[in-house]
Amino acid sequence: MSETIFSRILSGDIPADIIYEDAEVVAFRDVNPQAPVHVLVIPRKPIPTLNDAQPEDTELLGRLFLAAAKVAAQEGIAESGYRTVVNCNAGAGQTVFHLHLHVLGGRPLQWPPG
Ligand code: D5M
Repeated sequence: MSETIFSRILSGDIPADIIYEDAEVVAFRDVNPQAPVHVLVIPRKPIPTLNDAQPEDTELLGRLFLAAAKVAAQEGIAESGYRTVVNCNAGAGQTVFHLHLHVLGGRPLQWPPG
Protein backbone atom coordinates (compact mmCIF):
# COMPACT_ATOMS: atom_id res chain seq x y z
CA MET A 1 0.00 0.00 0.00
CA SER A 2 1.63 3.28 -1.05
CA GLU A 3 1.50 6.27 1.27
CA THR A 4 -1.06 8.99 0.58
CA ILE A 5 -1.65 12.42 2.05
CA PHE A 6 -4.48 10.87 4.09
CA SER A 7 -2.30 8.08 5.51
CA ARG A 8 0.09 10.85 6.57
CA ILE A 9 -2.78 12.66 8.29
CA LEU A 10 -3.74 9.41 10.05
CA SER A 11 -0.19 8.86 11.26
CA GLY A 12 0.05 12.47 12.47
CA ASP A 13 2.82 13.35 10.00
CA ILE A 14 0.84 16.27 8.64
CA PRO A 15 -1.82 18.32 10.41
CA ALA A 16 -5.53 18.30 9.69
CA ASP A 17 -8.57 19.93 11.25
CA ILE A 18 -10.02 16.72 12.68
CA ILE A 19 -13.63 17.12 13.84
CA TYR A 20 -14.55 13.50 14.57
CA GLU A 21 -12.69 10.26 15.14
CA ASP A 22 -13.29 6.82 16.52
CA ALA A 23 -11.53 3.48 16.36
CA GLU A 24 -12.17 2.98 12.63
CA VAL A 25 -13.04 6.34 11.09
CA VAL A 26 -11.61 9.88 11.03
CA ALA A 27 -13.27 13.07 9.72
CA PHE A 28 -11.47 16.32 8.95
CA ARG A 29 -12.15 19.53 7.03
CA ASP A 30 -11.29 19.54 3.33
CA VAL A 31 -8.36 21.86 2.64
CA ASN A 32 -10.09 23.09 -0.55
CA PRO A 33 -13.73 23.44 0.54
CA GLN A 34 -16.41 23.42 -2.14
CA ALA A 35 -19.17 24.42 0.30
CA PRO A 36 -19.35 26.18 3.70
CA VAL A 37 -19.21 22.71 5.25
CA HIS A 38 -16.89 20.31 3.43
CA VAL A 39 -15.63 17.42 5.51
CA LEU A 40 -13.87 14.22 4.45
CA VAL A 41 -14.70 11.00 6.28
CA ILE A 42 -12.08 8.30 5.84
CA PRO A 43 -11.46 4.81 7.18
CA ARG A 44 -8.26 4.25 9.11
CA LYS A 45 -7.87 1.19 6.91
CA PRO A 46 -6.15 2.20 3.64
CA ILE A 47 -8.59 1.18 0.90
CA PRO A 48 -7.47 3.00 -2.29
CA THR A 49 -10.81 3.25 -4.10
CA LEU A 50 -14.36 2.03 -3.66
CA ASN A 51 -13.50 -0.67 -6.23
CA ASP A 52 -11.04 -2.11 -3.72
CA ALA A 53 -13.60 -2.53 -0.92
CA GLN A 54 -14.15 -6.17 -0.03
CA PRO A 55 -17.06 -8.03 1.55
CA GLU A 56 -15.22 -7.88 4.88
CA ASP A 57 -15.37 -4.06 4.61
CA THR A 58 -19.17 -4.04 4.66
CA GLU A 59 -19.43 -2.87 8.26
CA LEU A 60 -16.66 -0.33 7.78
CA LEU A 61 -18.49 1.20 4.79
CA GLY A 62 -21.58 1.52 6.97
CA ARG A 63 -19.52 3.19 9.65
CA LEU A 64 -18.34 5.81 7.14
CA PHE A 65 -21.95 6.76 6.40
CA LEU A 66 -22.94 6.80 10.07
CA ALA A 67 -19.95 9.04 10.80
CA ALA A 68 -21.00 11.31 7.92
CA ALA A 69 -24.47 11.69 9.46
CA LYS A 70 -22.89 12.40 12.85
CA VAL A 71 -20.64 15.05 11.31
CA ALA A 72 -23.62 16.62 9.52
CA ALA A 73 -25.51 16.87 12.81
CA GLN A 74 -22.43 18.25 14.55
CA GLU A 75 -22.01 20.88 11.81
CA GLY A 76 -25.71 21.88 11.92
CA ILE A 77 -26.56 20.83 8.35
CA ALA A 78 -28.50 17.63 9.04
CA GLU A 79 -31.90 19.28 8.59
CA SER A 80 -31.09 21.82 5.87
CA GLY A 81 -29.55 19.07 3.78
CA TYR A 82 -26.18 17.83 2.72
CA ARG A 83 -24.59 15.57 0.14
CA THR A 84 -22.19 12.67 0.48
CA VAL A 85 -19.93 11.92 -2.48
CA VAL A 86 -17.39 9.22 -3.25
CA ASN A 87 -15.26 9.93 -6.32
CA CYS A 88 -13.99 6.62 -7.67
CA ASN A 89 -10.91 6.83 -9.88
CA ALA A 90 -9.44 9.73 -11.84
CA GLY A 91 -12.27 9.97 -14.36
CA ALA A 92 -14.62 10.87 -11.52
CA GLY A 93 -12.15 13.34 -10.02
CA GLN A 94 -10.50 11.17 -7.38
CA THR A 95 -7.11 12.66 -6.55
CA VAL A 96 -6.29 10.97 -3.24
CA PHE A 97 -6.23 7.18 -3.42
CA HIS A 98 -7.41 6.48 0.11
CA LEU A 99 -11.18 5.96 0.15
CA HIS A 100 -13.03 9.03 1.43
CA LEU A 101 -16.58 10.26 1.72
CA HIS A 102 -17.09 13.97 1.03
CA VAL A 103 -19.76 15.61 3.20
CA LEU A 104 -20.91 18.88 1.63
CA GLY A 105 -23.50 21.33 2.89
CA GLY A 106 -24.27 24.77 4.21
CA ARG A 107 -25.49 26.09 0.85
CA PRO A 108 -28.05 25.00 -1.77
CA LEU A 109 -26.58 22.16 -3.84
CA GLN A 110 -27.35 21.72 -7.52
CA TRP A 111 -28.32 18.47 -9.20
CA PRO A 112 -26.89 16.87 -11.26
CA PRO A 113 -23.34 17.53 -10.09
CA GLY A 114 -20.76 18.29 -12.80
O1 D5M B 1 -10.88 14.48 -2.99
C1 D5M B 1 -9.69 14.71 -2.35
C2 D5M B 1 -9.92 15.89 -1.46
O2 D5M B 1 -8.87 15.94 -0.52
C3 D5M B 1 -9.90 17.23 -2.19
O3 D5M B 1 -11.18 17.86 -2.03
C4 D5M B 1 -8.85 18.05 -1.48
C5 D5M B 1 -8.64 17.29 -0.20
N1 D5M B 1 -7.33 17.36 0.40
C6 D5M B 1 -6.14 17.14 -0.20
N2 D5M B 1 -5.14 17.27 0.68
C7 D5M B 1 -5.71 17.57 1.87
C8 D5M B 1 -5.22 17.81 3.19
N3 D5M B 1 -3.91 17.79 3.46
N4 D5M B 1 -6.11 18.10 4.16
C9 D5M B 1 -7.43 18.12 3.90
N5 D5M B 1 -7.97 17.89 2.70
C10 D5M B 1 -7.11 17.62 1.69
P1 D5M B 1 -11.01 13.58 -4.30
O4 D5M B 1 -12.37 12.98 -4.21
O5 D5M B 1 -9.89 12.58 -4.28
O6 D5M B 1 -10.89 14.56 -5.45
